[in-house]
Amino acid sequence: MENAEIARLFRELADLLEIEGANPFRVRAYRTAARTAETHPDSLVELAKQHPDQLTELPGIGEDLAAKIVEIVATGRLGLLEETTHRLPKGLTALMRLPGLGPKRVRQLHDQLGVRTPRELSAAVASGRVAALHGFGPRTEARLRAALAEHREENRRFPLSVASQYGEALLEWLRQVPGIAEVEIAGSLRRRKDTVGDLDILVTARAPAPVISHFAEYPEVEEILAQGPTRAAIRLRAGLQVDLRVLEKESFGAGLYYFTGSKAHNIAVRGLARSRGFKVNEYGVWRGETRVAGRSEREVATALGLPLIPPELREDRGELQAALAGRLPKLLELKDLRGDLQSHTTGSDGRDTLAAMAEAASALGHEYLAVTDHTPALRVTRGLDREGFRRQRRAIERINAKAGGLTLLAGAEVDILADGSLDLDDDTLWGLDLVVVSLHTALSLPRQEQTRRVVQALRHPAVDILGHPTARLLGERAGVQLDMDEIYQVAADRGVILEVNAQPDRLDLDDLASQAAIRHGVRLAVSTDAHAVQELGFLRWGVDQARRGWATRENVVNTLPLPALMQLLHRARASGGARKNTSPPGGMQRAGKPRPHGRRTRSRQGDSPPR
Ligand code: DGT
Ligand code: CA
Ligand code: CA
Ligand code: ZN
Repeated sequence: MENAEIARLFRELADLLEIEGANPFRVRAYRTAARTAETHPDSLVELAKQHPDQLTELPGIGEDLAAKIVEIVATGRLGLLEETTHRLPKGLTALMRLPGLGPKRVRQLHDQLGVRTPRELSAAVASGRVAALHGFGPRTEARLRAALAEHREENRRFPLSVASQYGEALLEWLRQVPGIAEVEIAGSLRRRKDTVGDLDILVTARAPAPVISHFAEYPEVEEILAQGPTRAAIRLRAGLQVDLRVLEKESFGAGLYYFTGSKAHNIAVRGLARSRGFKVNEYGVWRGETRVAGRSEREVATALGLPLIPPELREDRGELQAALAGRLPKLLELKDLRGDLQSHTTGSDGRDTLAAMAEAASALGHEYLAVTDHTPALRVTRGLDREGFRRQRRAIERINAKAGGLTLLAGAEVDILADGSLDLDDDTLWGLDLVVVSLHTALSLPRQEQTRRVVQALRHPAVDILGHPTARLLGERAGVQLDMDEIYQVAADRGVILEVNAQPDRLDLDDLASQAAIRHGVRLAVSTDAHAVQELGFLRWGVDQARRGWATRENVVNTLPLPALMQLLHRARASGGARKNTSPPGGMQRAGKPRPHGRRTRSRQGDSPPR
């Protein structure tokens, strides 16, 4: 049982209880528990089995929830969820995911029209019964029609982090088969794509039959979709589909290459092979009837005169040309990162204290951690105001004075207000080591207006980083409407860094946007946006997407040692101030040499004469 599966059960329960109109605090408690389970770095099953008493030390987990985790681990089920699905059909939770449908409306659709699933909703929309419901009307109906077309359950995709958990657990399961040798996940998951449609597992074994039957007996199988002598397909209870293929040893590399894809990359490789007199398929590289390669991916690539292209790049976005020219980028690696440039504490909506975050970042070997709590405009969370940031800076300095390796940077994640101004006074902004600005509200502005708003924020010379630039949430909402080319241009001009937010449900910028930003000369920061100590481990998800965006170490600022990073931020701010800017005259510029890190006091507005 994976942490993601535990999370799924809690989330489903929360959705159903919310539809039933249960106490909102109770609903929220299950959602928090889901998030805790999902982001916990180690197996909750192990914890629940070995140290059940320690479960209550997890964020948001009290006695009751700890008991429920133990129950899930022991029985694979959650009794309360089953009782609830007795009263309310499970399909309702899928309805909750449709934009425009909250718990009240889902309840209404269920009670008044008997709608229980997206399919039934489609039928009800088509017959005009939905538009006739009180409070629905033609506009809602049109939105639902579009959403239903787009969000058909069968083409639902899973965030990479979730698919990975299910995949890893399945690999463990398959490794138990005697005589099994290679076990790999291919497909989009191996390419580290941000979302995954289905899992493609490849194995080699002494005999295929025991592998196939063991696979079909996986405890989380909901349905066996296909079962043959060397392949099978299942659907897990979570809805994720898994294809399994047992390959011959001689063709494992060719099969791995083929089923890793992408399809577009494969087509390009086949074209190249043909031009060199070879044929390539999932069984090998062939010259006539003779297999000249197939055992390993490297053997396949070498036969074709290619270096081994990292799976993340196999999208037919120029990787073949780069490989042939000997110009494949040396991609960013997790170990290149020296610190993290966005995190939250109990100062705003984080779950852990400044000291706990510092300790955890230090344990990860970070050289620095920027603490970037929210500002007041974001009313759903508590934010820090001017005085709050001042107090936090003092606390940071106390910790920095003690700490060994790690330096905390005093930062903020400042809300970009609807008119493009920032939710913090200039004085306070200049007093910070690092200013991240982000969109959290007014996300549906039209493209032109949204672009103008963000550009104005980026032109504020105290701004260092644009956080989660499009504000998308995987599976929940698309990004805002923005003219990204203009954003890249302005960011490059002003030396503003664009964030690759590593929260598994954000991954924002995504791969294509990262690649485009780099092409425009923009620097990236891979940041976790951690809201708890466990989330500091999210960096790897950001690294995956940056790699898919062709990022090298040089493109990413948090690969720099702290002094070099501070120098870079300082230069960017100084040159930002020297350009034409939208802020009031008389302030903003800073000249002079960079100060030593961690103790920087920025000149206040008006302190330094304008150049
Ligand atoms: P997904 O599952 O939608 O996230 O994306 P993939 O890339 O995992 O796609 P999937 O599962 O349909 O197929 C796995 C790989 O198998 C795919 O990346 C490339 C290969 N493949 C599948 N169908 C074809 C095909 O018709 N032609 C070629 N050349 N390759 C294919
Ligand atoms: Ca797949
Ligand atoms: Ca597949
Ligand atoms: Zn944010």
